Amino acid sequence: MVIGLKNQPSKQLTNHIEMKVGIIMGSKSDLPVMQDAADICKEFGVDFEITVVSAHRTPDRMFSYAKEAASRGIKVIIAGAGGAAHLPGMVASITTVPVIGVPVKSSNSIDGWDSILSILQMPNGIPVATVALNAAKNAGLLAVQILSTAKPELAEKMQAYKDTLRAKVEETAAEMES
Ligand code: C2R
Repeated sequence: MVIGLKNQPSKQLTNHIEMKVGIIMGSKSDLPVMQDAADICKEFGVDFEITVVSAHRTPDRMFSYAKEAASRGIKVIIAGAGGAAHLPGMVASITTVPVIGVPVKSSNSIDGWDSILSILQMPNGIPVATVALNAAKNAGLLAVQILSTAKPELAEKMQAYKDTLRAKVEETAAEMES
């Protein structure tokens, strides 16, 4: 099954790391937030696909996506949604692929807490790894870290990323202290 925005084939990057991240969102209006997850996959050279799947508006599509994700080589799903954000939890209920949930502060969110709690407060047995509001970047990083447990070269890239973060802070601290 090929899933893509506007029935076009999914946007994919083919490069040296063959394990795929599936990035889905409840609406195209979530894309400005969810793009950060795609950017992290690009930065780390991880294959990904990105598309719209809604548990509410396209329940059959959501079911097919979740059911077929593992057999299509998807190792981690990043699912973003806003308001009554049932998509991540529903996908997690269908697949054994780990799901990272991104609460989106959307046009129909009251204040963002609705999105957060809809994704965070899952019942025992169906975990969704929930990141902060609009934190698709962290979702991307977490997905890369999950993949890196089976890919030493990816773990090395992640270590280099963290080293860069540390160096920046140390540089700033040194400037402030001088
Ligand atoms: P529109 O902008 O399309 O009206 O969507 C989307 O994630 C979006 O943030 C408004 C918001 O509705 C959310 N939505 C969900 C689901 N489907 C769409 N939370 C779902 O299945 O959980």
